[in-house]
Order: sequence, then C-alpha cells, then structure tokens
Amino acid sequence: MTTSAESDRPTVDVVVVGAGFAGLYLLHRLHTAGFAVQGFEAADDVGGTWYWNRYPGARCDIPSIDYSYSFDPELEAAWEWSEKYATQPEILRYLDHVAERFDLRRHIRFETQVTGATWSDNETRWHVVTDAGDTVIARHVVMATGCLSVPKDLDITGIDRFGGEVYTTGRWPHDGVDVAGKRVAVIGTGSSAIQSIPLLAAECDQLTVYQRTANFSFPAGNGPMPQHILDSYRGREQAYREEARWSTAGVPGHTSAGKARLAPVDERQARFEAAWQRGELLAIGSGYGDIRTDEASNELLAEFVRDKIRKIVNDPDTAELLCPRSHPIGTKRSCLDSGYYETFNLPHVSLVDLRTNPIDTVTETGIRTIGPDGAEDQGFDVIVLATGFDAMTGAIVAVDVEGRDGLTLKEKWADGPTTYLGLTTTGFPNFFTITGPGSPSVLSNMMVSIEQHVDWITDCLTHLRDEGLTSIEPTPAAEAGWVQHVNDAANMTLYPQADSWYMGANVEGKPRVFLPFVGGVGAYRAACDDVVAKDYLGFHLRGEDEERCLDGVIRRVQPDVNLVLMAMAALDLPPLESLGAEGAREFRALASAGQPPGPEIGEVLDGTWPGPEGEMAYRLYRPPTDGPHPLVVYFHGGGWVLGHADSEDPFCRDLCLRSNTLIVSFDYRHAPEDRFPAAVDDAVAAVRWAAENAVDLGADDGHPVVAGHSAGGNLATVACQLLRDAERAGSAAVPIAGQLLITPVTDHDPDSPSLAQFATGHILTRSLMDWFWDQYADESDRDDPRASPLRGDLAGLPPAAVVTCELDPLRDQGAAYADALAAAGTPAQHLPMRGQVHTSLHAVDVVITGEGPRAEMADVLTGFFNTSEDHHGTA
Ligand code: NA7
Repeated sequence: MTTSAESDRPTVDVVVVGAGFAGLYLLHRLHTAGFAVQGFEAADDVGGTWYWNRYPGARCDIPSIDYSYSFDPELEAAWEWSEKYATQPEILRYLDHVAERFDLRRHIRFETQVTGATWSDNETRWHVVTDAGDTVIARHVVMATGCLSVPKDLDITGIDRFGGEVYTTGRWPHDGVDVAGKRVAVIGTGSSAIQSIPLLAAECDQLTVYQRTANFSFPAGNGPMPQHILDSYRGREQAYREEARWSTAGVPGHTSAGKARLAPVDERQARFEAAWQRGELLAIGSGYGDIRTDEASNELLAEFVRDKIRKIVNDPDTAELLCPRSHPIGTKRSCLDSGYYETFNLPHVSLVDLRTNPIDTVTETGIRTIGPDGAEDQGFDVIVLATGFDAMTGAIVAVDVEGRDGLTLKEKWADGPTTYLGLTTTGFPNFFTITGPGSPSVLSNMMVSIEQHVDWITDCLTHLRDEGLTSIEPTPAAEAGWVQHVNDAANMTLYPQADSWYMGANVEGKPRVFLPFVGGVGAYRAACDDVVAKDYLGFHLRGEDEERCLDGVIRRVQPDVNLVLMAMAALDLPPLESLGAEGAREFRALASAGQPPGPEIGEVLDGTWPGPEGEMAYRLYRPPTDGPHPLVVYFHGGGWVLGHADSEDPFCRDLCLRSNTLIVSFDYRHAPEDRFPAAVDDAVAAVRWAAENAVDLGADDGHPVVAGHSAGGNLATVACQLLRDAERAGSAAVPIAGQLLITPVTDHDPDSPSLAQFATGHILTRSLMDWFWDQYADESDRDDPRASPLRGDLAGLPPAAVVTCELDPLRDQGAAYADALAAAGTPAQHLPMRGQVHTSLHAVDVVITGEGPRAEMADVLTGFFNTSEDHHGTA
C-alpha cells in the first residue's frame, strides 16, 4: 500500500471486501499478478459464511471434492477431505490451511467492516471507508461479500421480549450452545434448520419446529467419499475440474435429457429412487431435463418425495404437514439431510404448521400461536431462528456504495439488481461483484463460480493495466441486454412460481426479481469469455487520453436456443451441404427420428392425393375436439431438397392442438431430382385439391389457410400468388383465408444485415442456402416470382402473417416481404421472434422459449379464420 499524493491516505489498486472463499482466492490472484491489494473482513478471521454458520450439523451440500478450490493442483493434492460432505469445522480448517499456505492474512484487515465506498470521477478511484473510521483510496473495489452472509432482519413479533436464549443459525456462538435438558423451538425449515434439527433433537428435552413452508429434502447419505466420485476424479483431476467448469451447475457428470412425464413408469420410478439413494443435490432431477421446466414432470418427482416422507414419518398428520405443496420441487433450494424426517418420529419432537397456526407473538416465556381453536402458548428455554438471509444483494447494498453522479447502488437497485454478467453494473466504474446477481451463483457449485469470477476479474484488471487503461464500466445497452437474458432464462423455468430467496421473496419489501442466472455455468462462462474475445464488448474502457467502447449485447439468443447451438457446435458435424442430397436427407431423417414426438392430438392420418405428376403423400392432423375444423394446408421446410411430414410432425401436432385446426401437411417434389418449378406446381395443386376436398377431410369449408416453413413458406406464398393469378385469368377461385409464412424464403439474392450477421453458427448457414438454391433453380429462373415471391405482384393476396426469427439469415427478407405486402395493400402482419434462430420455433419440447411464439402463431391462425367467417357472414 502507498499513500496518495493528494490526500495522504493509503492507496491501493484493489480493495477486496470479504475473506471467505471468494475473497481469499481473489487476494491470492491479485497479489500474484502484482496488484497492491487491501482486504477487509468483519470477522476476526477468514472463512466468510463458514466462519459465521457454526450451527450444529452445518456442512456443505455439494460433495467436498467439488466444493474446494481447483486453481492449484498442489493444494488439491495436499488436502484430503474426511467425508463426502465436510462439516463446517473441517471447511474452516481448509480455509485456514489455504490462508496459511498462500500467506493471505497479511493482506486482510480483520474486525473491520467496509461501510461505504464513493467513486471519484476526477481521481478515477474509489474512496472506501470502514467502521474503524479510516479511508482507503482504491482504483477498484471488489465485493467478495458472499451470497448468504447477511441474516435477514428479525421479523417475528415480540422476539425481543423473550426471557430465554435466542440464537440465529447464521450467527451461532463460537463456543456452541448447550441445549441439554432444555425446551427448544426452531423457527424455519430451510437448509439450516433441516441440518440442525436432528442434532438439536438428539440433545434437548423437547423440540418444537415452527414450519411456514414445508421443504423438499433428500437423504445426504453422508459418509466416506463415494466411489463413483473418486473414480471419476482420481488420476484425472484437471480433466474433472475442466468438466465442472463447462457443466450446467459446476459439478461433472450430471447430464440431463428427456422428459420425466413421457418416460415409462418403471424407468421413471427407478431413476427417482436412484436419485433419492444417491444423496446429491444435482442428482435430484434424476437425469431428466424437464424437472425445473415442466409442471407435470415436476409434480411426478414431488409426489415421489412426498411418498417417501409419508413412509418415513409415522404420524400421518405430521407426514402430511411435512409434504411440500406450495411450490414445484427444486424451485426453492432443495435440501440434503441426515435424519430430518425421521426426527419427527421421536416422542419429544413436534411440528407446528404456521400456515394454520401463525405466530401471534413471542412472549417472555415462549411462543404464542393463533389456531382455529384460539391462542396457544408453548414455553421454551431456547429459540433458534433458522429464518434465512437477505440473499445475494443484502451484503452488497449493506455497504453505502455511491457511484458516478452521486447515484447509490441502493437507489439503482431499488426495483431489483441490474448487472452486466453479474460482475459489474452501469454507473459504478471499477466496481465488481463476485457471484453477484445475474450470474449462476447460488444455483451452481459456488466454488466453480467463484474461481471463474476471480479469474475473469484478475484478467480484466491485468488487461486494463497492460493497456494503460484506468476504468471499466458496462454500457446501459449491454446491461439491459444481459438483464433480458437473465430474465428469459428464469422465465423458461418454474423458479419464478416459488416465494423463494432466489426471488427475493423472503425479505419483506425486497423487489420480486429472480436473482441468479439459471442458464448454467458453462453457457455463462462462454458468454464471459466471448465478451473478452470481442474486445470487452459492452464495456466503456477509459484511460488518461483515450476511450474505447464496442457497445452491444452479448447474448441476444434465447438461453435454451443458445444451449442447442452450443451442443450442435460441440458435435462438430460436417456441413449438411457436404453430404450430398441423399446424405443430407438421411441426416435429416435421423434427426427427425430423435426429436420429441410432440403432443397427443385427436388423430394423425397418412393419406395420398393426386399430384400433378402422380400420387403424393399427405399427413393429416386432427384436433381432439369435435369437428368439422378450419383447414390449414402446410408445407414443410428443407430448402426444397429435404424434409418430409415426419420432420415437422411435432410442430404440426403442436399447432393443431393450439389452434384447434385441421392441418394437412403435403409432400411435394424435391430438388435436385425435380427442380423448379416442380415443387411450385405441386404446392398449387395441393392447395386446390385440399380446398375441393375439404369436407371429405373433415374440414368446415373450402377456405384454407396456407402455411409453411422456410422453403415451405416460399411455396405457400407462391401458391397464393399463382392461385390469385389463375382467378384473375378466369379460373375457379380458391378462397384462401390467410397465409402463415414462418421464416420464409422470399428472395434469392438476400444480401442483408441478417445474412451477414448470422451467416454461420445459427444452424441455417449462407453456404447451405447457396447449396439449396443451386439444387433447386437455375440462375436464370431465380428472379421469377415463383422462386423469389418478393419480386412478384403482391396486391390482392390473402391476408398474411410473416414470422421472422431474430438470429436467422432469412430474417430481413421475411421482414421485407411483410413490408412489401402491406405496401401493395395486402393485409400483412410481421411477427418478429426475439432470440430465435431459423429452426428453433419448430423444436417442440426442446426449445421452451418457442412456446410463446407458437401460441402467437396459433392465435394468428384463429384470427384468419374468424376474419374470414366475418367476411362470409357479410358477403
Ligand atoms: P432459508 O432457506 O431462507 O430458510 C429460512 C426458513 O425460515 C424458511 O423455512 C422460511 O420460511 C422460514 N422463515 C423465514 N422467516 C420466517 C418467519 N418470519 N416466520 C416463520 N418462518 C420464517 O435459509 P437457510 O438458512 O435455511 O438456508 C439458506 C441457504 O444456506 C441454503 O439454501 C443453503 O444454500 C445454505 P418460508 O420458506 O420463507 O416460508
């Protein structure tokens, strides 16, 4: 530490607030990188949350091999955990060992709380003040303050009057608490309560648990480190750690796929049972990918756990009370326990349900509840408050942080925290949070997330120093984009349904915002890395005489679409166009066979129709409701080369069910065997045949909507143009109620920003599009409106809805088509779908964020038919 010339006050490069897992590693990395650092810690020693949480039974609930540092192989080799889930004292010994090994205590001022930090734009520095009354000047401030470190304010009436002993689990006395022979009340049934209750019960005379919300808990199966973990770790430690870094939750080996509700009952039961026996938080989903996103699947697992509770707890009434019903399983922090439910079979342990018997007040001698039969008093010697924390933001805003222009962090976050990557926040230059809101944080193995953040920040500060830059601050656009991504991720899941501390719902007056990023540590790490690779995209970087800023949003893509893209990239498949037409078709057929089947509907029927050059196939989708139904003529996508009713079968089922329409998906001839205009001829003939045979197919009248995807969208709208032309030329009219064009091809010469931006990496590539065109049509034919309908006469066509996807090379030509239709007087709506790629709306039961757009498309269909009925009525 030096002193600043201006103020004579100590000046450092970085102030680090907190000396838990995050603070210690940060001090180590920054010091090693040559930065002058000053750590502050309110406690008298290292440990953070593990310093304070000394309640009986406190342990980690991620296996200790995973819940430990990975940055130094020698440290890993030097430390052996004694059991699967280490106790708090063992974890604290580990942190002591780390502090000693890397000589970290010298950087930390203990028993000193940081109370405020004020940014000075002139000095490009923070003025950090402590409760000891001194000020340190720092270029950067990093909040390594932990996510569950500030116990929430006591909100229990009368607790101050109580004459006995009151303890908070998060501030447990260092000398322990002797409950032998005493009457003990525990308020709360979160993880802290669930861990401590069996041990308190073993010691005390009488234990009463006051439960507001029953929680899901699995047996921890604690003991020696399980063989399967040792097997996958030993001898390949670094590979194991790398897997963790790119996993979903920061622990290797927990892949999940498939839908629990669609699995055979026996298989599902066996997998749930295996998950129950395994005793690992991340195994709870039992390998199914939809436990946190699908209510029906979630309920199956929830009921499995309730059954377990009923089997363990002897008294049926108590068992029922312990069965959680207020939230989907996993949407509040699930727990691991050692004998929690069994404890309620002990004669001196009882449960009070606060939902039916709320606490009226704590009295001098105990707790008074009000039940259906009036007030009831119970006397106690000890009250244990296991009531939780002001999670994720509490410790950050507890410090009076004042950023640029006098804005305080408390003010800025009054409606919920907004951050860029959970690391930084606009208006607060050179201010970082470790595992802050907007990062995977508490939804992950904290160790993996902590190390990643520390590494990112250290690398960032090193970059600034190397480049002669003095400040970094996210732009409003980058932050807003990230907040959107975080919200998109949360909204895909069932998490927002629960009144959890993830939502800030446990603290009165705290805004209800989903705090962590649920998209997974691997996807998150990739986003952070991409920001750096793109020259710190979304950050203002400033130096004495320069300013750099590449503004932008790092993830416009929907989180689930992003996961699909990442998985596809990892497969490293050859480009489709390199396989030739037959190979590409085979590949497409294989992919179709592997897709989830889509919903059950009334009937799926394969039939044939007389195409212009011979018999052709169609597949009909009938809703489960009484007919007749409105008719939709549908053409699949596939660049006029690939595809079949099978390839879009789940989508057609989904649309049929949502819109209550009869969908007939028509095959058409494919290129290169049958080049342009064979597919067009087939499409026109199909619409005509469908309209003429509507009643036989079970449809209400002959006024179909014509719909299609991609090349199928091209054929759908070309058919509309040609049928209009035929009618103008005197042929019998085919009254078409509307056209639904989903990411259609509308022009062969698509130079546009979307093509340039999404030419690769978003499934449909520029090179694949070029290949499709080459298979389909001669250069000389491509200007023909039957190939490029954007070049046609767009007046007098059926009303249209054009769906475009934001990250689709075809986006701009779809939008241009909607505009051109409207300009020509054809009613046209443009439905832009945010964060989607060319094919993602069709990924039924894979891309959850496609559900909203598919519901919109169903509404559009219904709208077409309603409008067309109005027309009939007034005709
Ligand atoms: P949690 O998980 O927030 O649990 C707190 C518990 O206390 C929970 O059951 C709350 O019920 C209950 N609570 C909170 N306030 C009250 C009042 N006023 N009256 C009655 N009951 C109340 O905290 P933990 O310390 O157990 O665990 C925190 C994390 O630490 C844990 O997830 C691990 O990651 C480690 P509610 O559910 O709000 O109805």
